[in-house]
Amino acid sequence: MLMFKVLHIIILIFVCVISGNELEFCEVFDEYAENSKKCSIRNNFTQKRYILYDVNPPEGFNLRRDVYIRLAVFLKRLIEKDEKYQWQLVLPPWGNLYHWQYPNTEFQEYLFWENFFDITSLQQYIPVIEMYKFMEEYSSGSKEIQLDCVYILQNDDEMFKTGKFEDKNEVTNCTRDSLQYYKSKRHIYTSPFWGYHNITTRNIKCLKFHGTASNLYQNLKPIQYRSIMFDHMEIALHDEYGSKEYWKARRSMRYNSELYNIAKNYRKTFLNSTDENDNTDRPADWTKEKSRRNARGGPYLSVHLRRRDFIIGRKESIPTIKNAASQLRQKMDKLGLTVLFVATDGEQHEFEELKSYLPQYKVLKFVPSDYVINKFKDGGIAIIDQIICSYARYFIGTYESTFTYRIQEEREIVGFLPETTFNNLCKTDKKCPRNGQWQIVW
Ligand SMILES: Nc1nc2c(ncn2[C@@H]2O[C@H](COP(=O)(O)OP(=O)(O)O)[C@@H](O)[C@H]2O)c(=O)[nH]1
Ligand SMILES: [Mg+2]
Repeated sequence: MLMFKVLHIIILIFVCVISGNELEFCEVFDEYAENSKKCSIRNNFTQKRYILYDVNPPEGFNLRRDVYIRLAVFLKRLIEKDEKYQWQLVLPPWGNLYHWQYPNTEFQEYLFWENFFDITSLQQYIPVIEMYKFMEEYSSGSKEIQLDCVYILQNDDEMFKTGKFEDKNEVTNCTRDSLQYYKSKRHIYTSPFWGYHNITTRNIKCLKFHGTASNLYQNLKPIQYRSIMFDHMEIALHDEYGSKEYWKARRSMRYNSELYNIAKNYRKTFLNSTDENDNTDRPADWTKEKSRRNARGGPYLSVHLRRRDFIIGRKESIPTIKNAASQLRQKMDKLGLTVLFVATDGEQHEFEELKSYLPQYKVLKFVPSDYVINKFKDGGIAIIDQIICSYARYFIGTYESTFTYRIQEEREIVGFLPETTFNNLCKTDKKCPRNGQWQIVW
C-alpha cells in the first residue's frame, strides 16, 4: 500500500515537471538550430498537433461553414497520409458577425460550435475540438496561451492583375494592412484571436498564397510547431469541391439536435408536415445515410428571401417584394400548394408587404420564442429557418446567397429531386440569372 502511495507521488511529480516544461516558451524561428532542437524534444513528447483558423471578419456564417469544409477535407487527407501526429482542428468560436442583429454584442460572442452543430457528428469525420477544450489541453494551467505560429494568408495581387494564376506559398513581409487587426508589444502579438485576450503569439508570418487547402501542408512543420493558425483561411480553395469527400464532410455537419426538434415541431404545428408523411426520415447517424431521390417534403413551398445588403449590393438579381410575390404565386398555383414558408432577413414591413400581395395563401415565418432567442441567438434562428426550408416540397432561393446554398445542400442530402431544389427568385420574369446545380455525390 505504502509502495503504491510513494509510486503515486513520484508519478505526480514527474507529470508536474513535464507539464511545467511545456509552459516554457519554445523559440521556433528556423535559424536557431539550438532552439529548434529544444522544440523538437518538447514537441515529440506529445503527438498532438493543433490547427486553428479564422476567416476575414466581414464574412457571414454560411461562407464560414464552407471554409470549415475546406479544412475538414484537408485534415482528413492529412491524417490518412501522416499517422505520426494526432492532428486536431480547433473550432473557432462564433461572434460579432456583421449580420447578427441583436444589439448586445457580448451576447453574441464566444459562441461555441455545439450551439449550432452536433459535435459528435463532426468528430465522426475528423478530430475537432472546441476552443475551450483546446485552451484547457494546451495551456497546462497557464493563463496565457501562446500559439507557435500564425500564418496570415494573402492574395497575390499580381496574379489578380495579370490573370495568370498558379500555386503559390511564399512568406513575405507583413504589411501594415495585413496586420491591421493585430496588436504587438515587445514582439508579442495579441488580438483578434476570436476575442480572447489571453491568446498570443510571437511568431506571425504573412503568406502570399494561392492554391487549394492541401498546399498549406508545407507550412505545418510539426517538428517545430505544436499549434499553428491560419488567418484568412477563406483564401485557400477547396481541394475537391463537389466530390464524394466534400459531401461526406458536408454531411457530418449535422445541426444541434435541439434545432432540428424546434423545426420539427414548427413543421408539425403550422405546416402539417411530418417525416412519416413527407418521406423525409433520416438515420440519426449521418454515416448510415444512403443515396435517395424519393423525399416528398411537406405540403408547402419555401422561399429564402434575402434582403438587406443584397438589395444594395446585388441590384441586378434581387426582385422587388411585389415581383417576388408574383413569382411565388405562379409557382404555388402550378404546384397546387397554398402554404408559403418564408425565411428572410428582411424587415417586418417587407414581410407584411409580401403577405399583402398573397391574401389567398397562408404565408408564414418562424417567430422565435424568448427561450430560442436567448439560447440560440441569430445563428440558431437562421439554422431553424434553413431546416424548415429544406423540408418543403419545393424550394426557391436567392441567387448567389450562401445561405441558400446551404439549404440546397441539405435538400440534396435529405433526398429531394433536384428540380424541387435548384430554383431561385429572378429579378423579373424576363431577367433571370441562375445558380449552378451542385448535386450530391455519394
Ligand atoms: N433568420 C434568418 N437569417 C437570415 C436569412 N437570410 C439571411 N440571414 C442572416 O444574414 C446572414 C447572411 O449572411 P451569409 O450567411 O454570409 O449568407 P449570404 O450573405 O446570403 O451569402 C445569415 O448568416 C443570417 O444571419 C433568413 O432567411 N433567415
Ligand atoms: Mg455573406
